[in-house]
Amino acid sequence: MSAPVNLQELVGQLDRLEAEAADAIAAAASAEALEELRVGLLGKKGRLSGVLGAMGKLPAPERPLVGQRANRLKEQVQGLMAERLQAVKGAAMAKRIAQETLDVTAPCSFVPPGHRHPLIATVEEIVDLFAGLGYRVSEGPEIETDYYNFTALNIPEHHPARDMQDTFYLPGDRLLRTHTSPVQIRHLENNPPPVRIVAPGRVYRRDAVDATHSPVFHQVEVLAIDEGLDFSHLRGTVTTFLQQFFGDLPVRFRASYFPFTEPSAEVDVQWRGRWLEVMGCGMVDPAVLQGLGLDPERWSGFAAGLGVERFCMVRHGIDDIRRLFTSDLRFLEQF
Ligand code: 2NL
Repeated sequence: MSAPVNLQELVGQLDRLEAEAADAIAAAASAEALEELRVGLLGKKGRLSGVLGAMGKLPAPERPLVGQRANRLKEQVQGLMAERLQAVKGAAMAKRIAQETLDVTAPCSFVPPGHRHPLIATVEEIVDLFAGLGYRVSEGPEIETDYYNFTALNIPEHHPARDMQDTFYLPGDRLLRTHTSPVQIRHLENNPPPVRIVAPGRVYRRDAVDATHSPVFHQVEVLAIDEGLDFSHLRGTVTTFLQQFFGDLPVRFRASYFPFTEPSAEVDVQWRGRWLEVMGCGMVDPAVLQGLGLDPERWSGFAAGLGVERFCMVRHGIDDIRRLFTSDLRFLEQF
């Protein structure tokens, strides 16, 4: 037989339980400890249920009083638990953050040895040689207009260089540049002569891929505009550059034709006993100067252009241009 119950005693038990719960919750150090407390206090077999079990033995009119007191206890305990859970979680997070600080300056365990791509190394070497001769680097967009790529360079409407076969056309009078000459036209529009610039960059032609052709390739062009420049300056500049790049080899100029230069020349280097054609050049055509608002009676200049892939292939004895674009590490690691 259980002891007789009365209202006073049950309410007293609930008061003590609430005070005890408040202390236990305040002392709980983790979310797990709090959950354990919750089950022990409010769970089906918890202490609150224990007290309420005795409620049935009270006279019916007194039961609601105990019920109300029990509900208040439950709400009070749940509120304290929610608050404590927040505090405990916050403390755990603060501890984790303090412990897991990353040392972003620590060296990683493996740094793969890397180096520049041979093609980019070649562009940089060529640009450096012209920088040494007093040229400034100038760059421009790869998507150009018909005007900058052709018209401003004295390439008339029906010139074969404009053929759909030779160029990638985009919607709205735009195209992928076929040379870096437009960079130099843009530079001249914004900078009065004297000018000495070197224009490296990626260019596009509508060519089928084979051992010596790629629809995407790289060019370096140079341009000098000043008073009193003549072919001897062109010849001296190009010869100096080629002998610095290839070594002290014989260089020869052959008459040629470009729409934007007059006279024009093709330049050969005697490399391992054979004459190799490596670049083109000429005196800037007076029509190009006039189109830019420069008086050809006062200003003259020379220009030259070269294909970087060819320079790179000759220098390293590479037999197929595709090697430069297929990212095969067995090939690239040789440089
Ligand atoms: C070649 C030949 C050449 C030029 C490029 C040029 C630029 C301006 C005015 C006049 Cl803004 N000329 N550039 C001149 C002669 C030859 O390139 O074989 N390139 C791969």
